[in-house]
Order: sequence, then structure tokens, then C-alpha cells
Amino acid sequence: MGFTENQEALVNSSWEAFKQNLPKYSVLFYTIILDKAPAAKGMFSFLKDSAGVQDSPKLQAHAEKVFGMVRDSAVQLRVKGEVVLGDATLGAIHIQKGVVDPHFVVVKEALLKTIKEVSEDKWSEELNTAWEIAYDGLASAIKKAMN
Ligand code: HEM
Ligand code: ISQ
Repeated sequence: MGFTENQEALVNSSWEAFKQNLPKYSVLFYTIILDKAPAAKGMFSFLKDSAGVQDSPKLQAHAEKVFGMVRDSAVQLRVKGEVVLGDATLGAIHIQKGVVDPHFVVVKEALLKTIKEVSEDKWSEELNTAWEIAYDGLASAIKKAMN
């Protein structure tokens, strides 16, 4: 079976909860990423000159964009069974910033951990799997654009 309506609904509801406390969850997201990949700090224009992870409108906007794109991938998977990258420049941006495959694993783990915090007692394996599938579909599309 393809991506189900229920999986889409699970992703949508945790996406709404994520947006409810964007400052908290975006800081958490970056903190987990930099914990696993400290060198990634220098890759982000809005992080490289700050001490640690400081909350800022830019940091929030970037985190919201990433989670929002994964949410949009869930919608695409349910509607048409595949993820099509809306922005064709994303491959080139990530190559230019020096992003390599293992970074996608780090970001995935950070995203899933953040979603676990976001969803509290609503968290389930099913919810986790739904985010995982949506992220993997999007990550493949970006990696394809990087080739
Ligand atoms: C830039 C999305 C994976 C590092 C961007 C941009 C988008 C984006 C939309 C354009 C600038 C923005 O609006 O933020 C995504 C999505 C990903 C992903 C959806 C996974 C599915 C990664 C990974 C890394 C990474 C794995 C490496 C840690 C960066 C960097 C920039 C960027 C360094 C430039 C940010 C700046 O300084 O302006 N990404 N990205 N991205 N991405 Fe990703
Ligand atoms: C990857 N690409 C763009 C923005 C991001 C923000 C936070 C974590 C990962 C990201």
C-alpha cells in the first residue's frame, strides 16, 4: 500500500504542533544536528558567527522551511505516490554548501527526535514511520538533483 491518508494526517497534526512552538523546536533541531555534526555549524550562514545555537528569525525560518517541505512531501506521496522537487535549485545549493550523503542521515535523525519531542504522548511508531517515509522521499529527490 502507498502512503495513506492516516499517515498524512499524522504528519499534518505534528507539523501543526511543531509550528505552535517554533522557537523551542527549531533550536532543538539545530542543537541535535550540531551535536552529531559540529562541523556543520560553519555551513549555515546564520549560524557560523554565533556562539552556539541562538534563537533568531532566520534560524526559525530555515527550520520551518525544512519541516514544511517534509510535510509537503507527505501530501505529495499520498496524492500521487512520489515526491517532485518544487525548487530545481536545491541540488546546486546543497552541493555548493558542501553537503554530502551522511549529512542527510544526521538531519533525518534530528528531525525524528524533534518530532518525538513535539508530539509528546501522541508519538507512535506509526507517526515516526510516516515522517521517515516523507523525509526519505524528499531527501532522494534532493540527492537526485545533486547528481
Ligand atoms: C539550504 C532544504 C538537507 C544544509 C537549503 C534551502 C532549503 C533546504 C529549502 C534553501 C535555503 C533555505 O530557505 O533554507 C533542505 C531539505 C533537506 C535539506 C528539505 C532534507 C530533506 C540538508 C542537509 C544539509 C543541508 C542534509 C547538511 C547539513 C544546507 C545549507 C544550506 C541549505 C548549509 C544553506 C543555508 C544558508 O546558509 O543560507 N536547504 N535541506 N541541507 N541547506 Fe538544506
Ligand atoms: C537544511 N537545509 C536548510 C535549512 C536547514 C535548517 C536546519 C537544519 C537543516 C537544514
